[in-house]
Parts: sequence; structure tokens; C-alpha cells
Amino acid sequence: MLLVMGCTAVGTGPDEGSQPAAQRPRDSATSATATMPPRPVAPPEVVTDTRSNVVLIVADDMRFDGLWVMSSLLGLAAERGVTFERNFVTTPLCCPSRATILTGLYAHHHGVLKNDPPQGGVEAFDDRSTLATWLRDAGIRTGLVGRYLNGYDQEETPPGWSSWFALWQYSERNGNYFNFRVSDQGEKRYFDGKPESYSTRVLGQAARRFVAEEPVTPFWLYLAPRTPHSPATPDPLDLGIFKDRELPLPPSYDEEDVGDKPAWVRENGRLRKNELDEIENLRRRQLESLVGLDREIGALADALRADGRLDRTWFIFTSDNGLLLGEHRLDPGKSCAYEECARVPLVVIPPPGAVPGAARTDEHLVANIDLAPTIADIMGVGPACRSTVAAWCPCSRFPPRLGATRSCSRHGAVGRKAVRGLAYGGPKLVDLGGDDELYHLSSDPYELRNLASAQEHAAERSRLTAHLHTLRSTPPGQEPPHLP
Ligand SMILES: [Ca+2]
Ligand SMILES: [Ca+2]
Repeated sequence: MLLVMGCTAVGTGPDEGSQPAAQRPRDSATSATATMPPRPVAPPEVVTDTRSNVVLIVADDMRFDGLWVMSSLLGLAAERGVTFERNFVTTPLCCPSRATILTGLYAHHHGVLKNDPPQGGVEAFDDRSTLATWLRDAGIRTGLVGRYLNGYDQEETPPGWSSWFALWQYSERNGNYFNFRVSDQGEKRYFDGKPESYSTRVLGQAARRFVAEEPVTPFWLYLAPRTPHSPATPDPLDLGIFKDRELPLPPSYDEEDVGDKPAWVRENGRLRKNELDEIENLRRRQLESLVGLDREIGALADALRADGRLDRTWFIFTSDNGLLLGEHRLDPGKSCAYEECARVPLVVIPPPGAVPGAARTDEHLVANIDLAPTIADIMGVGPACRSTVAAWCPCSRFPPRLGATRSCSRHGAVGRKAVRGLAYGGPKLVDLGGDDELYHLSSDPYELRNLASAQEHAAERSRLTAHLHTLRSTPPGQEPPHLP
């Protein structure tokens, strides 16, 4: 029985029954006699580690506007949570984004540009130096539960992971919601189509098992469900709960005038009735599937609360990319620079006392490149990552340094590249090799009026284009210049 309830137990002496009575400090005092000098009191055995734990939850294809259905997460965040309103993924596509989350590097630095080989997928990823290896080298338990990288379908566990419960990706067609395989600590297992085999439930159980297995050593848990990726199959318990719900649609939905847009958007007609129905069905299923994920987050928090560790555990919730749902006449898709693809939720819930202040929203520009160095720093291994991630990543503190507030997107699949300004609602340029886009997000948050061809914005456009090229040619580990 070495279970210690909470960090307050550290240094207060061994728990009852963990040591023979003769070694307890009070016994050494009572056994001292007048003829013998008092025996030095041994410091109490440290039976736990006071470092924080981190739970990182990465949803799959979740838009920035879906958090409202997640009542357990919002309940956890109600006291101290920081909700980042301007959080972006630097490459809005599953595999490049997940490689970025694991390394703190842009896709043009880690080299995973697509979901499939040769320029993408698990085979293109150099797994020798990741957040997992930095943390494990520092004696932290590292556990992956859920999705690793596209194309992963083997028993082998990559370097750095002490615990491994990874979805095989071969059954992408079903979205890994039912009838899927996992590698469970290097052993292949199959889950069928029964409700209790619903993958988000199975992953929730595996996450609770990981934290329960070893209650003393600090841990990083990377929980990566398939929810709410298409086909966005909800838990049978939640099927249909938002079927008739009125949901607001943005002005860019099935955009009326796309004459301002580049050719790849301009060539689309208005969405047809069947397309709109499919989009609305997917929107509802996504929200319903998130309710099942939220339930598992609540159960994990309850488990940590029950054994006293919730008060020294960070919860970080985000997504690997967003998703278009009819904006600009576009079918559901993600590899684009529009806000619906690149902007994703980020909720950070620190333990009590770790960050001053109460719950709030934060408008600093942050991105998925910030996650690995921030988590490394929270767990006290910041220097391990400083040599590999871009030097201007915030390797030092949370919230991220203001100096890191720039974002550069590169979309390997179609060659779209984008840069956005530092200021809230500032300019955003999408470089398409001539057929470009420029939006002023403060006055046009739905990206309805492309200003790239307007003469009065020509200087701004060339300034942003030049800055984008400078950012992209800056090697990792070097400070890129500030946007002039
Ligand atoms: Ca994804
Ligand atoms: Ca327009």
C-alpha cells in the first residue's frame, strides 16, 4: 500500500504500514536512552514525486465552435481554466499536425507534410526525439492512448513511451469507432461492434487504467480519440440528441458571392440540397460524438480526484485540425487556411496555484507548435527540447511568451501557405502563388471579402508575402524576425 493521497502527503512522513515500526521517527525518539545519544532522525522516505502530471487530450477534426457540448470539460475549467480564443494548428491536417504536437516543430521542419507516404504518414516521422523521449528520459511515465500517426498498424511501440494503447489505422473507413484493432502494450487486440466496444469508451477505460497502474510517478497521458472525425459515429447512448437542435450558421455558409475567391473555391457552385443535408447531419453527429468524449474526460478527472491527484494534474484539451462545414461553398474538408480548418479549441486547466488568476479567456495568438515545449516546461524538462524546437517557441513558461505570437501555415498537399499578423483580428495572407487571399479579420472575421487584388492593399500584400517566405526559410532553432 504505497498509494499516497495527494501531494500534501509528501514529506509528512511515511504512510501507515509502509515501513517497520522501528524505523518510524517517533519510535526512534521513544527508544532513545540516557546512555545513548539520540539516534539521528532519518528524513522521511519520499514515496512520491511532487512534479505535476499532464493529461493532453487531442480530439480529431474538432472545430473551434464545439466546446459548448462538453459540460464535464467546461466544469473542470470553470475555476481556473484558460480558454484560448486564438489557437491555430500550423498545418491543418491530421498527420502533420500530430507530428507537430509531438515535436514542437513546423511541418516544414519535421518533414511530415501529408497523411500518406512518401511525404507523410508514420513512416515519414522521425520518432527519435519527441516530447515522449524528453519526458521519459526525465523519469516521467509516458502513455499514449488512442491515435498515433496515419498508417500506424503494427505491434511495435515507438521510442519514449512507457505505455502504449494505440489504434491501428487500417480501418479508416469505419473511423475506428467500432470493429477496430489496437496495439495494447505491443499485443494486438480486436474490438467488435458491441456498444461496449465503442472506441471512445474503450480509450477512456485504457486512460483510467494507465493512471491507476502507477500512482506515484508523474505522468504525461496523451489521449487521442477518433472523436469527432468523420463519420463521427456517436456513442449509442448519445445518438440523435442534437438531431432537431437549431444551430447558428455563419454568413460564409454556402457563400453567396465567391467572385473574390481563388479559382479552386470560385469554381464551386452553390451547395445542393443533398450536400447541405449531409453537412448538417455531420455537424450534429460531430457534436453528439463529442458528448461521449466529454463523458470519458469527466470519468478520468473523477478517477484522479478519488486518489488525490487531480490537484496536481494539468488538463490540456485541443484538436489536431478543424473542419469546413459548408463555409465558402466547400464540402467538409480541412487542408485549407480558412479559420474553420486552422482554428481549433485550446483549453488549459492548470492545477491550483500553478498559474495566477481565475478562469478566463485569452486572446494571445498560440498554436500547436507551442504544446510540446509548454508541456516539457510544465514537467521540468524544458532544456531537453530547446535544442530541437524552433527557438522562439515558448520553452519557458505558461502562458506562452508573447514573443511567440506568430503563426505560419504550410499545407503540403496543395501548396497553400499562410501567415497572420500578431494583432487580434489582424491581416492574414494566403499565398497561392499569385491567386492569393488577404483578409482583414477584425472587420471581416468570416473571410467574405478577399482584398488581395485591391490596389490599396498591394504594399501590405507584398510585405506579408516577404515575411512568409522569411519565416519558412528560417531553420529550426533560429529566431525568425518579427513581422515588420
Ligand atoms: Ca484530424
Ligand atoms: Ca465573398
